[in-house]
Amino acid sequence: VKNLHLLPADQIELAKMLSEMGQSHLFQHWAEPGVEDDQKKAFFAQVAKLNSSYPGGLASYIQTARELLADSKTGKNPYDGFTPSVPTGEILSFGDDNFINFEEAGVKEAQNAAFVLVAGGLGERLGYNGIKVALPAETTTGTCFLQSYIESILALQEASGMLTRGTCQKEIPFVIMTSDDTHTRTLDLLESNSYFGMKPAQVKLLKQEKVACLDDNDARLALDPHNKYKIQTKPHGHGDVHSLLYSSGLLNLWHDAGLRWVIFFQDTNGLLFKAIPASLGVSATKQYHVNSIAVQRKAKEAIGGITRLTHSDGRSMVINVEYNQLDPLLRATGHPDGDVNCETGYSPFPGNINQLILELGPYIEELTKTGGAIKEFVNPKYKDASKTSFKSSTRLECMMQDYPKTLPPSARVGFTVMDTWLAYAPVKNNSEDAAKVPKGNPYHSATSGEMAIYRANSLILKKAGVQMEDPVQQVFSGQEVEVWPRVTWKPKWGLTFAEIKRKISGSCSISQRSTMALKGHDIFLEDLSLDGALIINSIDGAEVKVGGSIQNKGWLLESIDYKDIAIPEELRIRGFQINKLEQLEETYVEPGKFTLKP
Ligand code: UGB
Repeated sequence: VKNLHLLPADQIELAKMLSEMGQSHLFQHWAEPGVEDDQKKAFFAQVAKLNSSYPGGLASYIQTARELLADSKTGKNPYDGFTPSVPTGEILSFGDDNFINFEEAGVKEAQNAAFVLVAGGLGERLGYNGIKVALPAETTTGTCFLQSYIESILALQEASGMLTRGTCQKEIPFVIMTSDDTHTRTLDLLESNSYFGMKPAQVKLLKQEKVACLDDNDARLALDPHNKYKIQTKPHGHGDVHSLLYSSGLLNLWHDAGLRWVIFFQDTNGLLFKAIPASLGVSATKQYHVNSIAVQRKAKEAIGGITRLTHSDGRSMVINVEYNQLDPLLRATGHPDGDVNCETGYSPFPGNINQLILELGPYIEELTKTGGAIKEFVNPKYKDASKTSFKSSTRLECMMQDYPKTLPPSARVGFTVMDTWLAYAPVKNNSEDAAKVPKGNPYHSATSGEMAIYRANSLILKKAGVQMEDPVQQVFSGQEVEVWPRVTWKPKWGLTFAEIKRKISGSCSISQRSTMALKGHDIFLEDLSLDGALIINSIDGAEVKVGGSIQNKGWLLESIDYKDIAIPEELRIRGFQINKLEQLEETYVEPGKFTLKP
């Protein structure tokens, strides 16, 4: 580094570290001392930030990068020496006694939980211009993902408080991990909607930083193509959530407040909270340190499998193995057919949906050792087979589900398998890509995500005794989906199956073309026959009994062109919009008992 002695002391340290780590090229194009000093200062400010936001600092980042790049070059298999086997976990069937018991145990425990949403990703595959949590989960009520998550947490908070100590409620903490790509817009969304009813102090935003890009196998840091005083950076992945939580100090605060669980989830799964009570019940009952919420998975389906890996040297872990690695690993270890369905018709390796429940005590213990660092990986795109240079700069990445990789074998790592229709319908793919998904595989689009909510709600009502007319098949933006009655409810109306069953009595039926939105706590369906649209809004304390035959023109789904830019993007990406022809809508703003019977 030219004229090192002219730099302030803290910068000298950073400059020395960089040159010792083989990064002198970063200074090669610098102007003479006295010229462009502000930019040089900004450079060191960036280096200082990159250094402090990575567990172990930049030197450790560069060192790890060299090792991982060398492994990648020689094509080393990270699973060499490991034998896969099926781990133990709980397989639940929606609505049976076992499920109901776990739900009750989970609701009791919910007040001892904190929720963490990872929402730093831009969702490039979806191609939506806004942040994903602002997208409506469904367009019948227009409730966005963030609102539905917050209302679900508040509903859990209330139900949990009621079950265990009458009316007094403990506030459930809610953390959102953001990034430079999503932070401001997430905060704006919360502020402009009064935090969707949550107390602002209950919500904490933790922003993840990007990591330095790498230009070659020696892990030389890449300069920004437009600014020679700036290191190019890219996202490090959702695994950052662990080190951020650790360094925020929140974990110890939670521990001191008597909390026991941390529940991690992703940005666009409109079904997730239907799986939370029972899964938390499993964590509490089985005393799992790590519980992965999973779904049944067909053998070879393109979703990671939860697997026990045992190494010849005695190491063992339960971890998500990506589908393209699981099948070859099985073949290489004495299973000539690879990943195959068992007698249940599904692969014995459950599908990872990346929603995790960690027990707080053991979690803090582990992070105290690791600082929250997660085993990373690197995925360079090489120019040619010699693997000596990259097409574009790369970086290390990490995933939150890799947390168990450093745990001792004594750790209790399990899973909870749920029906896919109940638990998993993310919105990740744009219309065009979704339409190309091979038949039978999930689209994971805004279209399928919304339809999955209606389907799950309809199937739940059916199980609760409501006669639901069969769905019809319709094609929107080239995707064939099952269209069930458009049934939605506020989380507080039906948090658990037992609660939903309590609110339904007599002989109820809902036709396929119907829409029903229940926006209140105490709405009871009694001998209701619905053929049209019914919307009920009610405050807490208003008890509304709905019955009789309700018939009107209802709300129709109309196809729209996903390329028609005259239509708002939130709707366009679904390939349909709702034509609200006629509905019965009632609003109850006073406490008391009411009957709605046309
Ligand atoms: N995210 C961040 O918060 N920060 C980041 O740097 C990156 C992402 P994607 P991905 O559900 O089927 C995951 O892009 O990473 C957030 C699992 O790794 O939607 O391709 C982001 O905002 C995979 O094993 O998914 O795949 C979002 O909320 C599988 O389970 C979340 O992280 C897959 O999800 C996931 O980001 C899945």
